[in-house]
Amino acid sequence: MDQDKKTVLIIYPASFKLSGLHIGIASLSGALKKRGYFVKIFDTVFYDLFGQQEWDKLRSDRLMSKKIVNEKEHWKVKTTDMKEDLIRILDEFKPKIIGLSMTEPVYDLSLTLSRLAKERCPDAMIVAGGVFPTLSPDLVIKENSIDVLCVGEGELALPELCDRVYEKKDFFDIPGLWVKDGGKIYKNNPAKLQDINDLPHPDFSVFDEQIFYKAMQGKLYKMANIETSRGCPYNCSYCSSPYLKEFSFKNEIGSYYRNLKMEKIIEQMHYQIEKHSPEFIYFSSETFLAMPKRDFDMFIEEYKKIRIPFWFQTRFETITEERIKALKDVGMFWLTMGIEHGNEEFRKNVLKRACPDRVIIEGAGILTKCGVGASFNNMIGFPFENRELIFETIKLNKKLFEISPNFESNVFMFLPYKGTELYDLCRRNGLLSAEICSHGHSLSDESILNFPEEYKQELKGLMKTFNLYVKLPEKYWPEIKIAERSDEEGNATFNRLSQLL
Ligand code: B12
Ligand code: SF4
Repeated sequence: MDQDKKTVLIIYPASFKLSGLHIGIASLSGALKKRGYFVKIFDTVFYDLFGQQEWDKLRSDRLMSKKIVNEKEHWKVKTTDMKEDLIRILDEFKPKIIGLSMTEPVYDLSLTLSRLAKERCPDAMIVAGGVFPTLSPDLVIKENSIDVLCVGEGELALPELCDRVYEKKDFFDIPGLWVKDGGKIYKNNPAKLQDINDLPHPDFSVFDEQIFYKAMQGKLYKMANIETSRGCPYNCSYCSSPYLKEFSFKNEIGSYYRNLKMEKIIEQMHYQIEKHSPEFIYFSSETFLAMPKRDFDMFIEEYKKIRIPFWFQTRFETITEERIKALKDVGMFWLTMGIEHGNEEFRKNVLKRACPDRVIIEGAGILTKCGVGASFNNMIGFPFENRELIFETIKLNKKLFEISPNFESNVFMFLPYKGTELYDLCRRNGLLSAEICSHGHSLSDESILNFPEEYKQELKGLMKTFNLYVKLPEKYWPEIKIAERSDEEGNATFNRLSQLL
């Protein structure tokens, strides 16, 4: 460590074993290092806190993915105390600026860490940023341990704040920041969005090597994360992306949905490969294939030289046989797509995903023809949903599984994030008492909505057995209904039926 350099500590509160590189933090680190700062990260990924459930174990328990075979080679659960470790880092690095990157489900954990940091370093400035403070600044600013909020992107605001603090200059007027001064809060206008092509490469070197490892088909691989776009052209009612888009539009700071130029993506691929020697690449984009033909063709040409297995997320609407075939030929291993609901009308009217069943089925056919495996994301526990509607989701996934056994169906419990259209709907209809889901977990089988207790139990059972219904022939359905129960007979039936898969 270079003690002479000015240090910025960034805290990344995250769920147990939910690995994967955080592009936001890496991008902030890249911007800070360019201005001469030393960046230290404190993450919570490998602390088994409060008996948290493990992400990948929950996935395999729900028959969503295979058990990881090489976990011990790459992941070590921390046996030390998280709070003591943070205190040690605070004492060693004595940062003047401490950043926290927050999402809604880890807000409680974020507050624990922020309060601890404030208590130990009362003179340090605590800056909270990330999707959650951007969506809920009025709530987060009330927290005493937080001095500054970054509302929106931070690559300009954070280095500017650090410069002013270290140069002992006034810092109350920085665009994008809400700054406390005694009882007063300076709420500056949001910063203009930057051209993401002009940003330095995300700096992943600040992360612990363990976080690079992510599971793919039951095995951990060292995975690079290449950002190809920010934001998304669609407007799903349960997602935070539309709010971020609207926030930028209303504040006239530019378009939130931005694609990186293919030249920049190519440069980044080579840079990250050279630096980190990944075994796998994840292209981080909410809809990877929403790219123009020129870019796609350039990508394929370049990737012929790389050929490291890769995966990405996209929408069914963007699948064409020509593209999938070309991608498969250069190393595409997997892709993930959202179905989210099996009833076309519900999907369109409640979730605002106007993708017809026909497009989903045709897309699955193309993947099968090209020999590509895929995971489909689904949710249950929506407002105004019921058992019959959930079964439509099961049946659509079943249809896809019948097209190819090389498909996986993920199921998550719906969580209403603040700032989304469905959050407002839940609040208006008395379905949500808490203002936020500050310790929600989308793999949890407990719905946080105010449903009758009996229905909550039913949802629990359907989360557990979703994949049995999808993957076993319909003649097993009466037995699977027994497996939905959490009593002895239910669990024994679940275990027996799981063996058949
Ligand atoms: C890639 C991704 C992941 C990755 C990486 C984690 C991460 N947080 O980036 C993985 C797979 C690990 C992941 C995990 C989870 N994710 Co996620 N993820 C995304 C996704 C698709 C893209 C994020 C991204 O790369 N954005 C681009 C970067 C550049 O932006 P950014 O991260 O927001 O960072 C910028 C600013 O926010 C700000 N900023 C961020 N942190 C800080 C800190 C400081 C100090 C400052 C000054 C500024 C600042 O500056 C950054 C640079 O401009 C988003 C969707 C989205 N639109 O955000 C969901 C999203 C962030 N995830 C979400 C959720 C819920 C989760 C999980 C809880 C999973 C779950 N469902 O249980 C976990 C929580 C992990 C965590 N603690 O952050 C939600 C959050 C909802 C909310 N309102 O809080 C989102 C918005 C998707 C959604 N459902 O709408 N995720
Ligand atoms: S397509 Fe994905 S990222 Fe885009 S709005 Fe819908 S859920 Fe959000």
